[in-house]
Amino acid sequence: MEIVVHHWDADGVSSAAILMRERGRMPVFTPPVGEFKFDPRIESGVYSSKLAYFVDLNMPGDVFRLAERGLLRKAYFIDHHIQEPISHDRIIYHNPLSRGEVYPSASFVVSELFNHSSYLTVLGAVGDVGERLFEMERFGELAEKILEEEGVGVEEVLEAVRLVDSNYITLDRYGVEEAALFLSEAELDDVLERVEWIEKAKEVKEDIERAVNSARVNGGVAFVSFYSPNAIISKVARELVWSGKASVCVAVNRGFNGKYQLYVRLNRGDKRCRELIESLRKLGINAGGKEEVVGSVFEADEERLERALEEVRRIFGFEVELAE
Ligand SMILES: [Mn+2]
Repeated sequence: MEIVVHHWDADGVSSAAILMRERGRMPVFTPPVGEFKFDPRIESGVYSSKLAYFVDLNMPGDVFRLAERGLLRKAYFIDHHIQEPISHDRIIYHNPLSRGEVYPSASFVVSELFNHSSYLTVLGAVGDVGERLFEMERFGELAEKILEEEGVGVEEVLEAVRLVDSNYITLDRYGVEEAALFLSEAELDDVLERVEWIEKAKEVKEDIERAVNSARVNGGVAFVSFYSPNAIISKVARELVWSGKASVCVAVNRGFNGKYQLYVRLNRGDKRCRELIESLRKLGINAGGKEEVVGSVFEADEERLERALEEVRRIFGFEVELAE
């Protein structure tokens, strides 16, 4: 038996679906949404398979450890993230970045590997990089050509990303896995017409809008505090910054299923983001991010939130006041 383990976003789902179109249906696994770790369910799936594919899943260390623990017979690791390459005799490592080539998505990597071309190739990439895909050298043209062949428009693909991503945003892990199976057989119209996804995405959209509309902007800094069980905080901050309403956004979600989230987004890279990540980690907060983004999550605790915000004030030098 072969299995696939994939990232929960539109790129991961599309990549798994492409794989199944080429290799046949197989058991599908995604890690618990938002947690980059393998649970016993995935471990036993991997253990009982003769070949496991890991796609769009930036967890090379964890896959290596599965092999070291003797839980893995053979694996393909297919990705496009910046990472330490895996070297192990049971793992075939495939990431174009290791030869210096930047790919917009794992869906493009998987498509190339299996000589596949469909709307799924583009869906994954639009999920990861948005419409910027069409400005990318080589991939922009390639994407346009695929859409033309398939008779599909960009707007439709953007909508499909929203629908597919509504599964992980509502933390619906099994919905994510089912989505990969669904896409392995569905045409784009089937995706766009799927009522459960349309309803889910509508709820998510309203949730995001509520939060965005409650933001207070002061001197270019947007501050927003909301309560939501959904993983929308990055989209809320992105919307506030990318729309030009603010150059910085500090967002707090106090309703994240017993946890708090604190998120900071800037409109450009800034080395203070790294500094904030380090100081949040010193507070025992699970934090990560990129040059322009800091995301964090911790047990619901007002005192810890206040200490975290103190670090934001100290490092960035702007006032953030918590509204009740
Ligand atoms: Mn990806």
